[in-house]
Amino acid sequence: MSNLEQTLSIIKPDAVERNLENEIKEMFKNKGFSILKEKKIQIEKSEAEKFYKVHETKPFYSDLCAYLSSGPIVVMVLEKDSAVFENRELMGATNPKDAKEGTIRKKFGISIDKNSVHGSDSIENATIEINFFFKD
Ligand code: IDP
Ligand code: MG
Repeated sequence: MSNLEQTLSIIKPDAVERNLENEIKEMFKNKGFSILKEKKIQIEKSEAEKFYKVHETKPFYSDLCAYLSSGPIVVMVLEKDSAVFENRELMGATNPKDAKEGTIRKKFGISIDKNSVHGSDSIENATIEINFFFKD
């Protein structure tokens, strides 16, 4: 039975800056994800604040939004069976120190804030996040 889902992935500024875009995309493709849509953009801090609104009470919110808007990012719509969960698995733990071998954050993450990728954490948020970046 197929359970095709879409999820939003972002290659964050630390990874784009180190030219890791293609290597990270290869990791997605090797796991069977299709990249349905993608664009390289730089967002304003005010847009990052909207995107990360769920974190607005966290002590790291302002730094997080400044960081996401600090340089180019690559936003992608990924598709695969169980894409939301499978992307979280491939990304690895939020803190690269805790991420398992074979995950993107283990391989490329620098620190808990510069952890190279974002991925939607639920099907509901995937829909919201895809619409945030790709309203047609
Ligand atoms: P996630 O990206 O694994 O879903 P979230 O808890 O949703 O993790 O946090 C969003 C982003 O906020 C993380 O990817 C990371 O960049 C940043 N972040 C999370 N926790 C901390 C922290 O304790 N200090 C600094 N930045 C953090
Ligand atoms: Mg999250």
